[in-house]
Amino acid sequence: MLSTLSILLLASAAAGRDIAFPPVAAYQSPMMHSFGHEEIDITGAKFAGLTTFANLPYVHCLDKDGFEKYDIAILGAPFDTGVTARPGARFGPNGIRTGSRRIHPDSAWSIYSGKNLFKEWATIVDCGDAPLTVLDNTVALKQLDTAHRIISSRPTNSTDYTVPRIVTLGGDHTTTLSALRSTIKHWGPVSVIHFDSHIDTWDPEVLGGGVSDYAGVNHGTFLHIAHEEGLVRNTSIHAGIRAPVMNKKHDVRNDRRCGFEMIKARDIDRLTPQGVIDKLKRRVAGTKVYISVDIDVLDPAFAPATGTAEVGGWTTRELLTILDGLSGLYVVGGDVVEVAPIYDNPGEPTTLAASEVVMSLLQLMVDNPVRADSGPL
Ligand SMILES: [Mn+2]
Repeated sequence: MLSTLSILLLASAAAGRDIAFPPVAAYQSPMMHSFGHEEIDITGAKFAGLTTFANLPYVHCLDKDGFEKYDIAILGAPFDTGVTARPGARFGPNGIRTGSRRIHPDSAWSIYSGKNLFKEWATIVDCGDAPLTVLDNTVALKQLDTAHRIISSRPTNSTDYTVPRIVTLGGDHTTTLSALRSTIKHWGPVSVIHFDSHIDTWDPEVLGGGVSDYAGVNHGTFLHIAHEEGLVRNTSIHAGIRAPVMNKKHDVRNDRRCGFEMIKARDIDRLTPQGVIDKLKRRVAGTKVYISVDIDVLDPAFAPATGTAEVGGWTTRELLTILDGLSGLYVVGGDVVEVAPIYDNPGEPTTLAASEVVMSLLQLMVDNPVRADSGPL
């Protein structure tokens, strides 16, 4: 038998459920999803379901048929057998996607710009990952070359712009070589803005030791190789460099020979972020630009989950300010690489930072819809 107290408690609980809330303002949630005949608001449930970048539609971009048209594609490159320190970036693409799960195209209005990059002209999709073997780097890079070639050769959704652009989620930094082998086909040689703590133009004889041609292709030599293949212009520039070089003169001299100027990590103390922006823009002015962001440009305090962490780096806010300040450049491709989620902490600072970097790269591409047949060199 229920005691009087229990009856009272039950009654008050029932009454609690009956509280009539005042009608909410006439706001139509943009996140209504149809389930059969029912419309359900999924606001706040963005972490549910299968994970694509920013909850974008997944498109089978590599299928012979059945793909939908797009203007900008996200492509994962799960490859980390070109690293010289800690491995783990093969899990980077899905780590970055997980870091982006709070972002939804319907509610991604920037507090800084007032813009929502998903609501402008471009159709943006997540193409999933390129299938890459983990057992042979040479074959894996050929597979990635092919994936880039197929995805960048699809017809665009916009009739004005004929070449879809790609933001690659790495993967170790070797994967950028495939992206540059693709951009040259559509756009010619590009200026590379290379955010990194390392120069990555090492001579394969120096980094790789001349052991074999195979060993010479790695995440510290890909920009040297890109230069040898004629993929990059001599108007390229590094930003955030602070790791030591391996010998007194050759590395830096070789770096300049490969077409790069250098903004060092501590230069930001003197230049301010705006000064860094100005210097980057001056360097690449009038050319088509590829932006590669090694997440180790950030200090390990902000991005511990990377293979070759170097202390004394930039903050996430500084990097995002600099990236957003590059608006107006002719960005034909970009990537975020070297995210190795296993070394992240439970707060996921690295994958959260990487996903915001992707958002900035996408905004730069949307801001300036570069045409293949016009624009700068
Ligand atoms: Mn790098």
